[in-house]
Amino acid sequence: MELVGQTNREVLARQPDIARQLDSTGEIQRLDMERHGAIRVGTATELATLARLFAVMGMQPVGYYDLTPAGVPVHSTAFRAVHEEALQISPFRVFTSLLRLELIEDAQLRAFAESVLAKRSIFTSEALRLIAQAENAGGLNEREAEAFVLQALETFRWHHSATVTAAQYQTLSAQHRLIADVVAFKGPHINHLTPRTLDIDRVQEQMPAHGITPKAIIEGPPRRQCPILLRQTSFKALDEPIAFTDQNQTRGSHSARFGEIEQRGAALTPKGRALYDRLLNAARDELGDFPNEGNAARYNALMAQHFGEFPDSVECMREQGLAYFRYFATEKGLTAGGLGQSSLEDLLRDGYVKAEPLVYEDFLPVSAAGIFQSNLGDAAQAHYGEHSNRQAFEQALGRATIDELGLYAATQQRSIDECLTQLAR
Ligand code: OOG
Ligand code: NI
Repeated sequence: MELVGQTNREVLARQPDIARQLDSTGEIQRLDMERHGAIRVGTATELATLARLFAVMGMQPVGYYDLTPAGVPVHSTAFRAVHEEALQISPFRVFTSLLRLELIEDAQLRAFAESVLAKRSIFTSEALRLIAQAENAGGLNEREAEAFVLQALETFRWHHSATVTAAQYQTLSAQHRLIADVVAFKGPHINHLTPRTLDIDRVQEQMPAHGITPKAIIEGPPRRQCPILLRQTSFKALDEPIAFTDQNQTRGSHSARFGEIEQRGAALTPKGRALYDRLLNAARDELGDFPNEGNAARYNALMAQHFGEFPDSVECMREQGLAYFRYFATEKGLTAGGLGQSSLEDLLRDGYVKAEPLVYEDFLPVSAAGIFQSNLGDAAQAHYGEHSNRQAFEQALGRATIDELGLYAATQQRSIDECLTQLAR
């Protein structure tokens, strides 16, 4: 947190353009409080109840991420606010994964995991009561809201004791460490809480000096003049003492909680995203392996080489329809007024309107898999025959996930409508 805070202060002092841009989009006000966390749950009921819990705070499931192609037996969504004004007040996201027990081939182990999960309740009864109260009354009053937060915290708490014996933990863990992490505990502990930096390369480079060993590569796009999507780095999970049910002291250990840092850039349109995916895949195909310590330098070189094809200026990305933007009426435009007949392009050209990239609020499946992997170790490399199953996920969730591209397009359109209305006056 100190390193991120210090890096951000340096960037803002050194690069007034970035400070100005963040100021005009309002991001400067949320930068220091912005976080994303992550949790993993084991059953459809747990996921569906979480959706109701997050809905009390105006957080909706956005996006569907399938991590099985990368050997992680989960699929996920992210709960977050969906309107730009709500995001300004509550810039929080929770990456939420559902374990896919159906991918465990050992029928006996699967049945055991299911029976352990069936016995737990990850919500306090008071939390459940307040969720129902919010649903019935269309919200909570201040006293109820305070009680709700305290109750909800219980769901995400770390527990020093497991719900299984040491031997059962070993069996679950041998199948996949993620399975042990979800099944062997009382609830879905928050496993990381990520701050947002304005210069992730600087943070990555400074981490060793602060006694932290970062993962070998930064996930996401390479460094650019004009940041796009999401770049992330993380560092190894802590080994934390755990008591298993057949031990009266904390003699075992479990590692789940880790550190992660991210940098956010422009949200891409379907066209921009297709280009990103193509270049990322090309670089990874050429690397021929998961990026790791040994091939990190080559990976970075391949990424830089392939992404040379991705236009790296705000103007080019806008003209080619690669990113979403927010449009603002300028002082000049507001002073002139009476511009109701002009097109957006004319207004931009004449300096009556300016465009700022719309920040990406979501996640990237390949990056998320890389973050999972870096915390699970090599033993976690598995291959699953069965793939993407959004329908099963949404059935478990009890509702559809929201398409993030629709949200960005709507925010962009609202900003256009608003600035045209202002300039017409
Ligand atoms: C989530 C890993 C993914 C991200 O930011 O993409 C992630 C987990 O480990 O539960 O944190
Ligand atoms: Ni994360």
